[in-house]
Amino acid sequence: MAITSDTDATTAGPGGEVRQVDAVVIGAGFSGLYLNWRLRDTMGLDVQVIEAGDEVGGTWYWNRYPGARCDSESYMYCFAFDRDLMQNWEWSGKYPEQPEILRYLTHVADRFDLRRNIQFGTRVMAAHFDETTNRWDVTTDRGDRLRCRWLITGIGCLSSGQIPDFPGRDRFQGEAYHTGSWPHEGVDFAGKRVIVVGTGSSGVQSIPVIARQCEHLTVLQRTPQYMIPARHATVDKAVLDGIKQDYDAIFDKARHSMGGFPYDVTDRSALSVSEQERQAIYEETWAQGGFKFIFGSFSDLRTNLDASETAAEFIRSKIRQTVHDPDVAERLTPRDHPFGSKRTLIDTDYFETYNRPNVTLVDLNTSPIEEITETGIRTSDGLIEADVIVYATGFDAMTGSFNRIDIRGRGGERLRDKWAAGPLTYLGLSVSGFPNLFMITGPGSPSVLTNMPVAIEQHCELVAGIVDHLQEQGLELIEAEPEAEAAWVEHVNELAQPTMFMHANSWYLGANIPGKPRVFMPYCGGMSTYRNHCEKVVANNYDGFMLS
Ligand code: N01
Repeated sequence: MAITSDTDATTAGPGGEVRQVDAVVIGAGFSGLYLNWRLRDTMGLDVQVIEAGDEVGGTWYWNRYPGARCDSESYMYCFAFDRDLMQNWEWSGKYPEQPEILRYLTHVADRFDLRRNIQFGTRVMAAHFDETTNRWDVTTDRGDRLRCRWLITGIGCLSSGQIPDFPGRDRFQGEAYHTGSWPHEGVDFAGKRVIVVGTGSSGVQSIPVIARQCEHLTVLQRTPQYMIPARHATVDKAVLDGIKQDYDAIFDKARHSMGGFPYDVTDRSALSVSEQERQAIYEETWAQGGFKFIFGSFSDLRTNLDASETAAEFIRSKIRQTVHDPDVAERLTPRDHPFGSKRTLIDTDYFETYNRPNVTLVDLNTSPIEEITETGIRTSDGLIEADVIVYATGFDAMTGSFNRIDIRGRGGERLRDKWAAGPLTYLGLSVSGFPNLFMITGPGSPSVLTNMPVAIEQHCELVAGIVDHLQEQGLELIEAEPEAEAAWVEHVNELAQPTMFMHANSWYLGANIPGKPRVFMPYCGGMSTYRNHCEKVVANNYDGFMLS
């Protein structure tokens, strides 16, 4: 059932007319694609999706660096809203690689004819709520003007790339790339001297691949990281077919899990078993690879420092066993933050790469970057010459992409002003003073701490339910109550306090961006608890929201 549609009133055009639609969705990644289908095809809304890229894919359109791959197992890194789609798609590997995820998302767009109302190559520049019409006025960098009742962001949590402001950064005469906006034609590293700055997920995935292709690679590391081997492999079709027979139950388990994965979790403390038993459990889950090392071993690795230290020490011993040069191994060994305090990294051949003769590790703590020159990067130990610099330096996470858009709510209040001391949301979905605006996997929701498609589907379905409810009741607006928002922000903050997350400088806390308020942004209570909470909110007549 469509809400009262304004679509007949005007049409889009370069002459400055305002095009009226029911909903504007920003972004055509997982969130935007699913919302488009849900709102347009199952509810009959007039939807306009605006996408900056030239194709669908979001994160997976932009992040094309060598080795880019998802850390979630492929059979779970997909939509679950359509059974035929789930049954028909065949993943080739245990973890899906970027080209394959992009193929999957373009397949979804084809299958559901989703492109016809997506405007590509266009950025939303501003969205202002007009209190006289109760509509959002949206403008783009191409001069489009749209008026909509529902404004929904599917702009991702990690889409605003960040290159630190190193002195002389623009002087470099060679090639320079950020992993999050990689050239579509790829980069030819053959015969080249390459510097990679950064050893987070993007650096750790790209470093082994670049090392195999280039003449010499220098890695500039600020913080050594804990890593778990991925154990990437091709997937046996029989295994996938078995999973598909049980897909409903598997997804149901994921939806009601902590992290959006269908893994069996344990309630065993790392401190409740003998040293020998603990090592055996670590070895077993290490051999399985990926996040099973966390979910399948012990329950308190992220909440108890002593428990976390047992996992840290296990991983340190693995680094020592893997890296031949003891001095390099020591520099790669994390000691300044607990295991589980930063995003856990899943690697393939990362530590092995430092045994290659063409790879050098530089510790920026003892050799800090002084400047970037025409020919390379100068640290306190001298100039490292390079033909290519790869910035694997991360993102202005969770809030950066919102701040790039001039979003204004009631009374012209700017979202970026409201969030100056940290993001304020109700359920990570809604903001008081910004009616009918929904943020898919916004700050304050489980988002980046889960398997993203599971979190995205839950949010999209929640939004669709809210829209449907308002239509049925003949209501116009929904908006978070300021008190509910304040209580939610406090709850999100309280949940994070006893966890390891508070013990490291991470992008979860905004610590990677100079001047960004240090606030833990995602909800760490788990997917299942969050989902139950949202269901209660709906059952209690949208508790915490004002409907009018
Ligand atoms: O970014 P990051 P990313 N001088 O912020 C270093 C998701 N993701 O793009 O740790 C020197 O993690 C910084 O050092 P430090 C995933 O959620 C997923 O790698 O801050 N170094 C760090 O080493 C991930 O967490 C997948 O001390 C500087 C690196 O740059 C998130 O995206 C794949 C510096 C940045 O690491 C972001 O990952 C890729 C400076 N001034 C990404 N500033 C998969 O699913 C920063 N650094 C596999």
